[in-house]
Amino acid sequence: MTPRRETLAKLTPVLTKRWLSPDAWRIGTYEKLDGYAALRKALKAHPDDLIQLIKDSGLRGRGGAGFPTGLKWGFIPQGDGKPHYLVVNADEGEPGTCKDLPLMTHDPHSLVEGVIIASYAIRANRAYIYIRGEAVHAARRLRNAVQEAYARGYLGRNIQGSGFNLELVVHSGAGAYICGEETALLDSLEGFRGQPRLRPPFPATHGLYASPTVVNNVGTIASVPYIVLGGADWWKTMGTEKSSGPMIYSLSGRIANPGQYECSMGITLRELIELAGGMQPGHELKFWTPGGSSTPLLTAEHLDVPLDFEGVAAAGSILGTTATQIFSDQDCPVYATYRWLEFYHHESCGKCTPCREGNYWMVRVYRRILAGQGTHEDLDTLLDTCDNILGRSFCGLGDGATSSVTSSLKYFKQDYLDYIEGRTAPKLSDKQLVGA
Ligand code: L3W
Ligand code: SF4
Repeated sequence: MTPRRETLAKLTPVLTKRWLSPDAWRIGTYEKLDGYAALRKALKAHPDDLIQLIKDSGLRGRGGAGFPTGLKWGFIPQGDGKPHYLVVNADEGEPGTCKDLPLMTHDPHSLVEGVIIASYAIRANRAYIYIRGEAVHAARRLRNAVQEAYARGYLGRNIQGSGFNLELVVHSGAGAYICGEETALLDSLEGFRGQPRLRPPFPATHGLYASPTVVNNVGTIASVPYIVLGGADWWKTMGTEKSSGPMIYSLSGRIANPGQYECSMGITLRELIELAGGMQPGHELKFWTPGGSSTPLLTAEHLDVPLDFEGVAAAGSILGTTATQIFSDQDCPVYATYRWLEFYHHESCGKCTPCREGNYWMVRVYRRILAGQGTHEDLDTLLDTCDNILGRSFCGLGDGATSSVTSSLKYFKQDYLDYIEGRTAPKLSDKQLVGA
């Protein structure tokens, strides 16, 4: 399938523009391609003006919640005498999500430059990038970029003669999904077991070492240099009124060309599939996640939903991390939901009962259904369990685990009944009923 001209126009390579340049991860190449020009410009501005610029741009967090970035920066109390910290959440682990790791691999300096500007704006002299433990190659590239930036005087003391000092540390996690939750991440960074803290107080006032801390996603911080160079009005030429700018959509599953597509926010799945060369031959779209496995499933009815924060919410789901996982008529929503639940069960930190116990029991019910031993009551049990997890869990992991269960039961109840009533052959054997 060849994309139409009007669909191609929705491709807006901004954060991805250097990804195909050879050696863009080296500082020399980065500098030749406008690198660190935004930093030089930012260091001449007043920090408050930078915060205002980010507010004016309408930039919203790229980690899943879409919280306004400028507002978050503005929460950091000034003149409080406490140290301030910037922490970048690079613990990309949401199933289906693959936008931050390629960014750090192909263009790590854009993140480093964004960190320096953001730290200057919030008056932080120490910043951390908390990167997922398994992302060994991305972490290597990032550490190399940090070293290069120190050597060129972009990090350290008196950066570019501005009087501003910043130390930047890249910290690798140990591969726990829960450490992507911002307060668990902070605990992990402090050397404790990563478990969520009660919010409020939010990290903006009580974050790392109980000091004011901004926690932002990789994509959020990497957007900052472009906004500084291009201006808020230019940024707002992309996207929609309330969801401004470009967004990296990661497409996976039954499509011809999976990968990252950076487009204006508000593009539809129909257009994304067109950009990706269409569905794989012989496959027809059945269900998909708009933003990773923590977001309620959508179906072929939702092909024209604008993929921005408001559009997806109006369709009953969440934009999340814009990880569109695409499933076809040859995929089973019951089995897919079971596999996601196994993930949440495994990754649950165990701090609160609804998530720890609820996911454990739901995995068992799914196994029973998939082994052809389910009952009609099992479907009520699943909904009841979700009701007891959603809104009653300590953090978003528990809520997220229920998304695919409730939405698959809403749209694909017949697929469940086909297992229960014997029309679909069991996918699991009796031996797989127990365990875990
Ligand atoms: C100060 C207030 N700060 C909110 C801050 C808060 C946080 C941000 C968003 O979950 C989502 C989740 C997953 N004063 C504040 C305040 N803040 N009120 O704003 O907060 P919140 O609670 O809306 O969301 P969250 O707990 O940060 C993030 C979704 O992401 N998700 C999973 C993402 C996974 C990854 C990954 O693997 N990289 O990002 C998928 O959709 O469901 O809704 O900073 O402190 N009054
Ligand atoms: Fe831990 Fe799950 Fe509770 Fe979050 S919801 S605190 S991951 S047990």
